[in-house]
Amino acid sequence: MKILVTGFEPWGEWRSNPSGDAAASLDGERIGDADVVSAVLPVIHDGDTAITFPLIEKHQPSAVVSLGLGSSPCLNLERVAVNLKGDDEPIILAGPDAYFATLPTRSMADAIIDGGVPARLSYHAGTFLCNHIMYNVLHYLRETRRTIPAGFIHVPPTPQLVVGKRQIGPSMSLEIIREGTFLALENLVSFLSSS
Ligand code: PCA
Repeated sequence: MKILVTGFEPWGEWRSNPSGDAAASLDGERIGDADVVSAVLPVIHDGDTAITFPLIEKHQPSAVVSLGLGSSPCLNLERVAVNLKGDDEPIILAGPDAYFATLPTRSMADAIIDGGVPARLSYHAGTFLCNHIMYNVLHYLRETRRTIPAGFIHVPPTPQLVVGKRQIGPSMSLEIIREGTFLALENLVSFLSSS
């Protein structure tokens, strides 16, 4: 089986994006029975889906895990994607107000924590690209009648990013972000193998 993992490119004031770096570093990784296929997406509305949807068609993955940079102090397993682009524009006109993640988020969060990396469940992925890719993937999977699990993990900025912005705030090294993501995928693969 294959797992599709996506992250994002740097954008705005962020000179790097650990979500894209972690996704890229996991490309080709074998985790249990699964092969990871990864992609790094542009931070452009519909530029993200223009890459992701064809990859779903090409690889027919057994799950889709999207990653993005957030500002939380730990890995945030997002449980909800809302039909909002910015303040009041819908992502999909007449689409459902929200989708819940279909990944086993609670056991993935527990597995990350048990592996020594801070993580938690989160109930708001914002209204920018991270929410956009999560909502769109869940909608696309439903529209194409796929029942595979999908969802989103926000990762913290690296120490280099925080220092580069002359800010004080939470950070996590790329190595630990990658480890946390690996632990999450390992848990997901064992869930898929047993279901
Ligand atoms: N984080 C942004 C978009 C791209 C990224 O890595 C977000 O949280 O929406």
